[in-house]
Amino acid sequence: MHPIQVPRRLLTRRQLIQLSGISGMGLLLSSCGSSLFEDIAGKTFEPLNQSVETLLLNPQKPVPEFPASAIQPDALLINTFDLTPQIDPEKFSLTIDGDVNNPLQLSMADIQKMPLTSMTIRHICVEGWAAIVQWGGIRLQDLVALVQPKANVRYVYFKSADGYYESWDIASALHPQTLMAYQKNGQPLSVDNGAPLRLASPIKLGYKQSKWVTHIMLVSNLSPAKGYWEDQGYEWFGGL
Ligand SMILES: Nc1nc2c(c(=O)[nH]1)N[C@H]1C(S)=C(S)[C@@H](COP(=O)(O)O)O[C@H]1N2
Ligand SMILES: [Mo]
Repeated sequence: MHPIQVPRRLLTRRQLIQLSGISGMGLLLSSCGSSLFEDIAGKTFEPLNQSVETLLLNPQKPVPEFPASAIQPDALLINTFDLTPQIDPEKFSLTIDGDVNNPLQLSMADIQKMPLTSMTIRHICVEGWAAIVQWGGIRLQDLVALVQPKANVRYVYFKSADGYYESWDIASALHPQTLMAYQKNGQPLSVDNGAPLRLASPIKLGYKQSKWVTHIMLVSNLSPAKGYWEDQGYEWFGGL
């Protein structure tokens, strides 16, 4: 049951507008390219500034990356709070739902047809170690666009096969370097590092980067349960 058409390249502005299912006047005006109309649209629709569709249409600034020569292949320590789940990649499916118009279940084959992004960034664990790592995967923003989020979406929950759970603010989730990764340092992701699919992003601390993600849920409010470590006292935003 994978009746979706996955994009073969990055989504264009026009496709995003169609996908988001929200063709508000602000979007129509600002895509026509007139600065006068952009001024008007900007003022008229100011309350929508942090909304999911505005974030999708206005990509955030990327964080500078490292050259491949800077990768530290042995520095990324395995940090797993409990058991390591063994997931058959052939049977794996990622569920994306919540406040969306088009909930999806995707196989790894579906995911690997989507545009692959590579980045070399620093992973920082609050336990006192860091590692420069190359990650390959799909942009979370492409998945979010596919499910057509409703305008009230502000947070994203990630559930993992080992019982780990996390929540992120929507802006960080839609950052162009927030990936659902299936490669590490040029190789398929290992089970210990979260195979078949994990979060990777240069704008959040290590504990925000869920491994073995099976379920992504877009929501308008945070629940009392915010994250595995956060619920034991760690700071929620976990920004870098
Ligand atoms: N599902 C799951 N994700 C997780 C964790 C975990 O225990 N379970 N640990 C987190 C922490 S604290 C860090 S630092 C990184 C470590 O990633 P690594 O084991 O691939 O180095 O994974 C994060 N994601
Ligand atoms: Mo960590």
